Amino acid sequence: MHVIGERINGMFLDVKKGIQNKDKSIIQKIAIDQVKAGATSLDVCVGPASDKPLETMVWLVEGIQEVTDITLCIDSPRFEVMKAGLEACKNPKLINSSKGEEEKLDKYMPLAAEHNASIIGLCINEKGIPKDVNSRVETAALIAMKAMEHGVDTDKLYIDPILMPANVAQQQATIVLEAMSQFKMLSDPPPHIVVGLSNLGQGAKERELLTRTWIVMGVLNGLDAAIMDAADEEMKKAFITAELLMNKAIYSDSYIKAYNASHDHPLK
Ligand code: THG
Repeated sequence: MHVIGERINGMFLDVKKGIQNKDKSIIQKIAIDQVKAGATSLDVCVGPASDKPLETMVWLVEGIQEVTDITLCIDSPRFEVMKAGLEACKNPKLINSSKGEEEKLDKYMPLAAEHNASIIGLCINEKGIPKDVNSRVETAALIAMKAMEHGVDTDKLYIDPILMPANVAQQQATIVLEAMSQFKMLSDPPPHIVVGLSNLGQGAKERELLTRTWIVMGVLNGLDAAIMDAADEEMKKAFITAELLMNKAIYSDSYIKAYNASHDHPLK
């Protein structure tokens, strides 16, 4: 599983405080903790924490790069902020994200190609988030087609079917799984599949249980990347076990330890 650490997000109070006080040590500590816990990439999102998102994005990227060379996943809905974030990145980069609209894809795919960046395409079209399996797959197909058209290798493409809170959109959890099982046929090599895992349990009482159960179902349907708290040990054990049972690793009694040992910590 490609674990994209979700914690560097201005939505979290500690990050917001770090941004507002220009205290990079707070951000760097979270980055180090996520990497030590097994993150293979870090989401970087200014969120509502700053009224200067461009400057703040660059400050976050520069601060994080002082402590790790890990892939940074630049998370912004604004093109100028995205561009500035990518330009500040010295290491591998991941664009989070482009909507699955033709006009957006024609802007973001060339940006990915120019920066040799990976890119997340969201299953969101002109009408919003598709509610049924077919329109999610159609949106994913447009994303894959546009990647190929603009010279982005499809092994650098991540498709996000958009996981929604189960307490308000209960049927969507299985619709997402059904759509995902068709994404792998869209290109060769197939696109990766990513979700923001924490969306699923927002506002729900059994949040952790819901998410831990869904990730196992996700692995069965091709999920190979998740935006999540990399320090969530129970979540990690759930997907490591699901991947083992999907025959993606060789069984031994110490398979959890073996998984952790095979994932280096790219810290400076
Ligand atoms: N897809 C893609 N990118 C994404 C998302 C996605 N980026 C943002 C988000 N969704 C993933 N990241 C988070 C980060 C935090 C939370 C949810 C998703 C979260 N935070 C606490 C909450 O709402 O309970 C609030 C934070 C706090 O105050 O502690 O849930 O889907 N491509």
